[in-house]
Amino acid sequence: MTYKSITAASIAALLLGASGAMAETWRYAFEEALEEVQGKFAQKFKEEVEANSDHEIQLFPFGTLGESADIMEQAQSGVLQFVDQSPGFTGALIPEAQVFFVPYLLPADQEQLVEFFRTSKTIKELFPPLYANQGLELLTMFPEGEVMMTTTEAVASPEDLNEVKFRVMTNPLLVSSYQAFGATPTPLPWGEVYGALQTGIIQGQENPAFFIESTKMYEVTDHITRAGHNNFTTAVMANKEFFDGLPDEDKEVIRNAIDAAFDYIVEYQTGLTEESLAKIKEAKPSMTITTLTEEQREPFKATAAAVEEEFLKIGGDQAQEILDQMKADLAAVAEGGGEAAAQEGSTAEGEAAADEAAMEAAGEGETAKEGEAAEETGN
Ligand code: 6CS
Repeated sequence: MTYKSITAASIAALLLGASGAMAETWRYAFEEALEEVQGKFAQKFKEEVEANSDHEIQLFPFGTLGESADIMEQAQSGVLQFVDQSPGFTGALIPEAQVFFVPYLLPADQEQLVEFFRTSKTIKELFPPLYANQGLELLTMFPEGEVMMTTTEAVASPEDLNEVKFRVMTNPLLVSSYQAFGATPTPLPWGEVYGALQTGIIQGQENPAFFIESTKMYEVTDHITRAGHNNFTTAVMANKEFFDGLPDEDKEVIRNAIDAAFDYIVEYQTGLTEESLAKIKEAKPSMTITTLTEEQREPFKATAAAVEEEFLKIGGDQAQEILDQMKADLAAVAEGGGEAAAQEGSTAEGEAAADEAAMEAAGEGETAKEGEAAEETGN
């Protein structure tokens, strides 16, 4: 150690002694824009951390530091302190995280879904050591909305996906899942999707309604299909070495900020799907939005068992344990939330009613009729 560095270290120690933890700037990157769901979560997290400590959070939305894979690398190396990466991109790193791509595993009922994310032993106990092995402290996982397909041709059955090059996140189980749906899955990073649809390299992709709207996916596709097969899950992590090195008071500030941001993001998403569908309809009245009936969903649902089998093969050493625990967690919330779910009627009926409400909100009359026609013909 040189005289200079000893002096700097001593001054730092003195400052630390005088005022507790030193004010630091922490970098947090995510896969979406500032005003999209991950961005809203990050903004709330920043607000809470800054209100309850001397630390500052610097936010890096999608595109500022590269693709999802890039920000994960930066978080693992410690360049970033926080990162939001969806399991859709974490499959190669943590094969068990692919469990979120077994179709029809997560509940469609929003209350049950949120309760699952709040209480799941899989998320709170089984996943953290797996993330820790990759140098990451798993802080939370949260849902971002029902996943919908957008395609250039209408989809009412797996046959309609035949020969359709369908973009999926770079996740082997998601590839298997769309293979089972009858499509030709094409894994791509997010930044390439709009252009690939525009040039016809692919003819479909899936995402929640808010993202289809904000990223203008409707400009390069013509049909939205609600098969009810999944909800988009994401995960927020810290670099583990950084997190482990923090004083307890900072860890608590971070955990409290994560809890506050979780509550906020659940609330923020109330009505978001319907509002987003209405905006899409308004921007492009010819866009069809079709909720598949329970009967139409049957062949899609029938693929779940095979995808589950595939997960057990490629989902890592703890695949079986993760799947079993996840099912136990889901059964527990289903028991607790049975009443609310029963009151909502069948999933497809509830979603179709929401589509209709969206049409009406967007422009009534003709628009609503188009929606109904699509509903009837499944186109
Ligand atoms: O499809 C994707 O790649 C993106 N979708 C969402 C909703 N968030 C981030 C992710 O990159």
